[in-house]
Amino acid sequence: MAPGNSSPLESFVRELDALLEAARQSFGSASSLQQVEEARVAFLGAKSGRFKAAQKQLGQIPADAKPTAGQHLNRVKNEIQAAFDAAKARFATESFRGEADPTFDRTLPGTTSRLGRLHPITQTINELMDIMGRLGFSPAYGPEVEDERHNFEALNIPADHPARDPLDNFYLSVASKRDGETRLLRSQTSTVQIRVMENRQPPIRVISLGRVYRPDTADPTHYPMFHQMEGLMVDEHVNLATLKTVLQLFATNYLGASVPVRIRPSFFPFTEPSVEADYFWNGKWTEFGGAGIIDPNVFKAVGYDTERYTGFAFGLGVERLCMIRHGIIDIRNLYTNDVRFLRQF
Ligand code: FA5
Repeated sequence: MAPGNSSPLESFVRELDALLEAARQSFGSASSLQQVEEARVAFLGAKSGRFKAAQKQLGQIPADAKPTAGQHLNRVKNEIQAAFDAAKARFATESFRGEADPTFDRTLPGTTSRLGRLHPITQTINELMDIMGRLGFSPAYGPEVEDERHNFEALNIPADHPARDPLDNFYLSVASKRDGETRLLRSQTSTVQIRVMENRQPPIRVISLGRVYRPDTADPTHYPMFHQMEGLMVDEHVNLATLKTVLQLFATNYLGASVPVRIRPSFFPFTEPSVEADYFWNGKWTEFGGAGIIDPNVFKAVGYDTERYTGFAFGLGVERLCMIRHGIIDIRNLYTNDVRFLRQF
């Protein structure tokens, strides 16, 4: 410690201040990262650094002055550390460019990190929701494991109807055993129509997009799990013309203004009349999906006034819409998770 008449504390503080000054000078005048590192070892080195040496003097300070000495010691340590950080930052760009590193080769190609993206079906679902949202349809959801009331009965599909055949549906034996009630993976999003109408009064304008399951053999246009978009509108004076207008507006938004839409007679137990909707694309009529005016029996099942309200519903295949938009010729490509295929969208 410094000689003279000063107290041990004063000498300790003076010596620390001198150390700080010397450290600032060394870090400030360092002209390369290597010199910064040398200064770090000289001042902050854990074994023989000058700060460490000064710290050892703390033991010789009288007990009553130790707190003040300790505080000063910490302050000086922080300041030396700050001088080191600032010096390092001055050379950060240099080290980033690699100029201080003789092994750095700026001509080597870099590593490209690929960005992930949404699956084409998710992209399609988002777009369909967006289009239907602009037409005033808000999203509705329902479970994928359904009971027979929502998948069949309330949709006017009685117990002896062939659509309930075990060969045409995925019945869940485990679920049935739990509480005696038969359950299945929903075979259509029309189940959500019932769930919405059970809980709300007209006017209703909803859209439901989700997975459905059928034991269909996979081929270029069929898959055992696929997605449907269900539309439901219930109000006074809703009719086939309203349905066709909505389908036309949808097709115009999704495929383009010059896409004609036609409806032709069909049959679904829950609509009367029922139609199949087609659009004209690439020189031929292609099926959108099924649709129709809600059968009064469905309204009765959910307690709606059949004299006052009418409604329409439609169910479109999302994969088919996605395929037509992107020119995909085999639905199976959407589910094999081959990134070389998925990366195109
Ligand atoms: C229905 O599922 C009715 N629920 C549609 C409906 C809703 C009618 C409301 C009336 C009122 P369909 O079984 O035709 O209808 O299926 C609708 C669409 O789902 C088909 O047009 C087709 O685009 C698509 N689709 C059907 N089966 C498959 C499958 N295995 N793989 C991929 N898409 C399929």
